[in-house]
Amino acid sequence: MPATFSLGTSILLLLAAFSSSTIGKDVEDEEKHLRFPPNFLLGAATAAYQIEGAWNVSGKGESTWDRLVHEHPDRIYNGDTGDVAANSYYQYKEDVAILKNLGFKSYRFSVSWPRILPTGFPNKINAEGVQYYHDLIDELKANGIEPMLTLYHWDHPQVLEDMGGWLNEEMANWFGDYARIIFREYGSKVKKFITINEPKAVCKNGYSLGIHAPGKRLPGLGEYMCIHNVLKSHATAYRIYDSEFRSTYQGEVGVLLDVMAYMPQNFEFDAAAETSFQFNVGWTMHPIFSKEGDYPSVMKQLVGNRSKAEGFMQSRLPVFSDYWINLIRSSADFLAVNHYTSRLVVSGTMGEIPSHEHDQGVREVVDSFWKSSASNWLKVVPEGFRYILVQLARNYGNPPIYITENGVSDHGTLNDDDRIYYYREYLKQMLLAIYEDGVDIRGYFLWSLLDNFEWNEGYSERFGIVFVDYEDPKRQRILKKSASWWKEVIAAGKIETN
Ligand code: GBH
Repeated sequence: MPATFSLGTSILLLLAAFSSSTIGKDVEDEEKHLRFPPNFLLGAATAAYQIEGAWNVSGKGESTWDRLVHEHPDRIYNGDTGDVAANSYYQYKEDVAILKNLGFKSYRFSVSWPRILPTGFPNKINAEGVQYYHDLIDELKANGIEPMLTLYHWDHPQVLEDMGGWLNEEMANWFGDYARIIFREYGSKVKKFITINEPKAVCKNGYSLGIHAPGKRLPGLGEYMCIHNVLKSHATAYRIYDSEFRSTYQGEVGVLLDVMAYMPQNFEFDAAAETSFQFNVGWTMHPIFSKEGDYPSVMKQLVGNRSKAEGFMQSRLPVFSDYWINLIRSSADFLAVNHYTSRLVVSGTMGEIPSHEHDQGVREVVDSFWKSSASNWLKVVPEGFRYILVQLARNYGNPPIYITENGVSDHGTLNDDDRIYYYREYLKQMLLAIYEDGVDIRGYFLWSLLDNFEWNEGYSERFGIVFVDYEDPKRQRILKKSASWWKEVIAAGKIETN
């Protein structure tokens, strides 16, 4: 697939995105554009550290997030922790009952790596931890809900971090061992696996900006080393499934990316937006989904040149051997996409020197007309959803896509009309991408089923369609207005516009 993006295609994309937000209202509200395709999978998503609690019981080992919240309460809103969270380790049956009541066909959850491997290694497999996910999966299946399992959603064993974590290339072998155990245990029941949630967020927030666990501030180097090892680890797990489990279990293993839409503020900034796309999306997409594999050429060029100018003897962007280029290329049965928001790209620079932000040589801005949410990074830009979906499809040969997270935050209310607005408008854009642009989207998971531990923001930013009372030791769950809206949408098989 082309690494460069022609001006013509880009203009078409822009027109597509803009027409749907302005003059295309009629098309958008037509009945046939509001219906989900047959067999479209509608689900809800969560992640282990954000909901489970039970951080130090039943044989679980310490994770990087346990360490961060306990050692640096100052870095988390209100000193909140995931020690108890929504208590889903004990209350998972209630969660499944809610999914069932609302009509969801699938549930995306993640497994806590140190709950399975408390020492970080397969010398000790924690039977209680293994059993917990069997119980959860069995409960889901008994209620007709298909499990989608994420192996890693940001909480790796602290002991592995003590040995370098995602900066150590051995991580590929450690993650491979863990993946083998997961596939062996759950492969007969789970048919859709996702390896690593949001490589870019893991590597930028954890190893460059240092805000997420493990809190390492290594801008310009850490994020590149981390992505390098994340890609190797993903591919190692994928090849293990391929060679040891696929023929028996006939399931699928996908890779998950967090993507914003990077739209040129106007035609003048087309090239800038293309560079932004390659640095933020191509960084992990190109090695896996392009025909030639490896990082996008514009990244190799720009990071190489800047590194030289800065006095480094080698590029800060690590180099893959042919062995790894081949192992990583085509290592996904589907593409999982987390999408929340968009940016406008203009010329200029941003970020410190050196850093991944700065290396791009562009600047990201937001439109002052975009509606806000409770999260400062999250502006409501429905047309950006269609824009990025079309861009992914056109650049990488229209792979099967599952939307694995999409949603919006508020500060906590049961009458969450803003959330309903967000879902309705974003879903409309997704359906236009399916019907008008031919993007191969197979399912959609909202974020999130429950209000949960929102990382550095603690419990102050709420993404749930179900309210969780964090003052209550029983962590009572109360359906929000958006949950009722979803129930109607799923039952009707189409978006309700009133
Ligand atoms: C997802 O990440 C996570 O998978 C999920 O666990 C989380 O609860 C959910 O979003 C809601 O946040 O401040 O400009 O540096 C979303 C992707 C990437 C969003 C990093 C916040 C920081 C942007 N995240 N980003 S900025």
